[in-house]
Amino acid sequence: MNDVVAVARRPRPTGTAEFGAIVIGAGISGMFMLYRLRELGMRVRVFETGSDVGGTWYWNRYPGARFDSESWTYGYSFSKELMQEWDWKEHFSPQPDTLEYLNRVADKFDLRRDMQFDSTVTAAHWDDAAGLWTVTLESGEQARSRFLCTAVGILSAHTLPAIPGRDRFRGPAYHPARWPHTPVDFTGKCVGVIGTGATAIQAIPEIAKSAKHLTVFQRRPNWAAPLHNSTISKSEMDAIKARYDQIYAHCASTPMWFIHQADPRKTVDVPPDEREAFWEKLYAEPGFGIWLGNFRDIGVNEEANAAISEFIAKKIRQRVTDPAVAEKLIPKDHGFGTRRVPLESGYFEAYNRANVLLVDTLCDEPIERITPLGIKTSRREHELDILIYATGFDGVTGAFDRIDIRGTGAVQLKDAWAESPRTYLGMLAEGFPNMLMVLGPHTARGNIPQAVEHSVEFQAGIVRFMLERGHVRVETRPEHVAEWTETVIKAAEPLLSSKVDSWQTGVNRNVEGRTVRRVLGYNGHGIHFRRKTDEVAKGGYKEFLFC
Ligand code: NA7
Repeated sequence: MNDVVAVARRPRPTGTAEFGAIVIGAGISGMFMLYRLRELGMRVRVFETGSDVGGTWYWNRYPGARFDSESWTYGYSFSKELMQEWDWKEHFSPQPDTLEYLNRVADKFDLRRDMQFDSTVTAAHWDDAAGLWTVTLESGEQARSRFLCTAVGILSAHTLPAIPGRDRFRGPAYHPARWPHTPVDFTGKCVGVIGTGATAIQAIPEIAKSAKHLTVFQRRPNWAAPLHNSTISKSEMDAIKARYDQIYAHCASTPMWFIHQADPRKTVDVPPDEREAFWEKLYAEPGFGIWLGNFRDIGVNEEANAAISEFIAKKIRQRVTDPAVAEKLIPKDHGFGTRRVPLESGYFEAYNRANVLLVDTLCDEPIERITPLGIKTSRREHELDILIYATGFDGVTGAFDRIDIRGTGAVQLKDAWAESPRTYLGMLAEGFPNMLMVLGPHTARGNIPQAVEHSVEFQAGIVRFMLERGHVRVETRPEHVAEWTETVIKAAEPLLSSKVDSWQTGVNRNVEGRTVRRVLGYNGHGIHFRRKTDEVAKGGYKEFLFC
């Protein structure tokens, strides 16, 4: 029996439990990682902060939370049986349905028996001599394992606004990523929302329907376009099921693994009336088409980007009754699609309601502090019963930073990545042996479940390779880390999005030190990434070092 399996099957010694692999997180990534590692005969333990499976879809229960991606491209594809059993109810699934789906997956594959909930990992230290990771939980409990699999999500480290007086507000205050499990009743209440990112853009129209008054505190507006959600009939779902192979094969051929493919034409080559007609068509269609199915130069050419931005601005002016409010909702500091485009359902019309007030905290009324009664701006105190901090996340690396992860020579991951993550393919980090990252920084993303499946398949392949050969340790090779880091940074250079502050470029002023832009994802074509990872796997993972 090789050493990895020996560790995996060794009975638990008293004291610290030992596993073949420890997985951090029971969201989409951790669930599938567990499934694949179990298939390899490993003894696995998943530690999860939440009280059940689901990750993002467990936590984000705020009103209006739903996919911005077509539901029928957003499920797992590893089990054809599962795909045929599950009926998506809406083209863009609402959070309760998605959570139900993930629960169904957990039940079907009996995943919970290897999961420990209400268990936050606070530290993971590599013991070079033993070739094992020691994982510590908030409770003080420890466990050891040959492999550490991070399945922590790219948007799980939520951040509260760095505004004085935050703890003084006397009413209930919520971050959408820690939304209560029982419905929040806004009837007759004055509600305040800080932030106008994708989360707020989904929540605001819903809250506006029942709140007595809603005040939106906007620092910088975001571009947003209509989602055009609709229900899926039984016959439509049957037709989707019959086409699943084609749908997933098509997604695998697009840059970001969505159904949308950029139009091969350049904006600047298309006559204005033809462009306009094309944009009208995209604006009327569901999903990310207006962003990802647009002319291929809108994300790299200033002139093209200015033209599409003007088109979207015109739409905002048409939809918002008060021209002054419309102008406040139109971004002036970045172009359309240079930050992740939130998709909305009646967001702009919400500002036409008598019970909704937009407060521009950048130009008109800076927030001074949070008071027991509400929010004090430079002009007045806005009295509130409920306060919502839709202020986002410390994206991609934030969840890693919140764990004291130490690799070879006790180097802390946070320090190793202070300037830039250093990984090979975003799968393993330099200096952190046997740490397999699902959706780590510098990997390809886009359609998250499809990226997760690809990432997990690659890593399960490495583990299988090691089990078959009796290897007990895998790490990166410096020359390949250098090559990949350069590839990732180069791929981001031509993008207009690289010149804009957002969670995607690692900027979050609510987190100390997060003021400098970094490249956090691989922005090349999804096909190139698949090809590269497939070549590495077929070639026997020569780019990694095994022993
Ligand atoms: P985002 O998109 O990062 O949005 C956060 C919002 O909160 C954004 O409008 C911020 O304004 C605002 N913000 C953050 N801190 C403050 C403070 N201190 N004061 C005022 N306003 C603040 O997060 P979301 O949760 O909406 O969406 C995250 C992703 O989830 C999204 O892209 C999808 O992929 C799903 P700013 O723009 O920084 O001026």
